[in-house]
Amino acid sequence: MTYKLYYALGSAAMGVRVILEEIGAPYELIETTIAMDEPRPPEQLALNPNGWVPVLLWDDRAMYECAAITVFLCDRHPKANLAPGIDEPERGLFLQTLVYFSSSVQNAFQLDYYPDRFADTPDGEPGAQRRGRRRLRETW
Ligand SMILES: N[C@@H](CCC(=O)N[C@@H](CS)C(=O)NCC(=O)O)C(=O)O
Repeated sequence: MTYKLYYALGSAAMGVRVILEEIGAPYELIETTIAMDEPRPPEQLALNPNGWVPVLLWDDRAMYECAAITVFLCDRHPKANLAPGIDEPERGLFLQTLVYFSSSVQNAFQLDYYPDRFADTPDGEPGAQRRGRRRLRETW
């Protein structure tokens, strides 16, 4: 079985790629874009209508959301020893950290990278971006 990963350089998909490398699982990259002004391939939008990466495919299934993919792969490949097991004491901290990054820190990145999504008019975009950068400092 070969995993497939919708992937863009400089994106959160790089984290999932690192996990696949660490596991030693065969995988193929499906290169796409995170650029504001470029369309996403229809096949990618069919799997994740948000147009975000990463999206992981295996067998005839697909999933998105970094934190979910991370837990899924770590649990599926326990021999790689990348995460505390379900009954291990550090499991809570592992889940907390993952979800914090993907729900809080990553939202601040969205404000910084795509201010048009958070402003009613183009005039509001610099303010949204400034808020995003402040939010990044706060959450980090
Ligand atoms: N909550 C999602 C967010 C993923 C996300 O923001 N991905 C960015 C790259 S780091 C992306 O695809 N951006 C393209 C866009 O927002 O259009 C996750 O954790 O997977």
